Amino acid sequence: MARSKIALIGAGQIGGTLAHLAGLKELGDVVLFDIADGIPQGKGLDIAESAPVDGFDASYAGANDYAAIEGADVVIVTAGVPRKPGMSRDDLLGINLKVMEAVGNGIKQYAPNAFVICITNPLDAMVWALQKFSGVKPEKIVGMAGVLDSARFRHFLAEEFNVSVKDVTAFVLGGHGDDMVPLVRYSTVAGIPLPDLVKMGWTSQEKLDAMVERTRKGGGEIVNLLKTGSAFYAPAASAIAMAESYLKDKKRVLPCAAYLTGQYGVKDMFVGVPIVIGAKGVERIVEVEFTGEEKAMFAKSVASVQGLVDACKQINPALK
Ligand code: A3D
Repeated sequence: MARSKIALIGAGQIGGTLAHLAGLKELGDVVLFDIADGIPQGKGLDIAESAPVDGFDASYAGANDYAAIEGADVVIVTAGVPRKPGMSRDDLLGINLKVMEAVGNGIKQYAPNAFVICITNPLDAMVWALQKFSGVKPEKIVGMAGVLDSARFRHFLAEEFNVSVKDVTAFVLGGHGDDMVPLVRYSTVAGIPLPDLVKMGWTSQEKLDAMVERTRKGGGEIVNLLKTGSAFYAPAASAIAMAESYLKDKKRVLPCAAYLTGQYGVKDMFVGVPIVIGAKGVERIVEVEFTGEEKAMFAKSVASVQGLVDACKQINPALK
């Protein structure tokens, strides 16, 4: 069986890390695309030269021409600009919307049947615009955010409880903004929901609330530390988990920004919800029951995404 082809649009911090992880996990051959001349070529060659040391087989190519992504099975998009300290994700909208138009045209021409994962911020609006520009079927395009946000929550919880991250599951829904919705009721340690762990004295409600808040601001915490850009190791690992589930038909249940057609009362928008990713792309959208409070938090988050989508339509009236 021929190896899968993975195209990475954007060869910056996340793009380079994606390329390395895809090789280490032997997910397929990698093409790095960027507008910057030499960066995708240099990173591709550098990683290819690490392959003999780590013992993986994958070919690497760098390109500044979209023709190189032709026939890709998976396309992961990180093209655009990241946040600097003091910026919100939404500040990136105008610049990155233009980038999505160029990327969408490239995908439409050369890889219209790929499974597309968007990472560029502001995530929920950019994946919406990318779907419109590329014409990729809604079940073949998702945004990466929930896996990362959940991983951050899991890390904080595992540290607090002093248990393996493997036994901590977390459930974060909604848009990828400061009003994302970490659902404590559905987050567990080995199946024990967090509210029960509070009752059992493993942690206090105050500490749990603080971890929820830290999760919401998790991206900003890293931006403030790095000062020159935003997180890239955990975002790349998260997108690779999504790509792997598609390529290996693993049917993992992952929180992703998916196109909703009425689920959760939302239409024609990408919002973070649990989905099953398999060989057909988004194979199922999981609808859970919310309490009144959760419903209100989700509605607030959806309203923020709607605001960003409306802003995209204003900037580019061709987007309907
Ligand atoms: P960075 O290291 O700057 O890489 C971005 C790359 O995109 C650079 O190499 C640019 O040259 C390239 N680029 C710019 N314009 C184009 C274009 N038109 N076509 C092709 N390539 C282009 O950024 P990064 O890798 O750290 O982050 C990339 C994006 O991911 C940013 O928008 C971040 O805000 C976003 N991000 C999202 C999350 C989520 O959880 C959703 C997390 C972290 C970062």
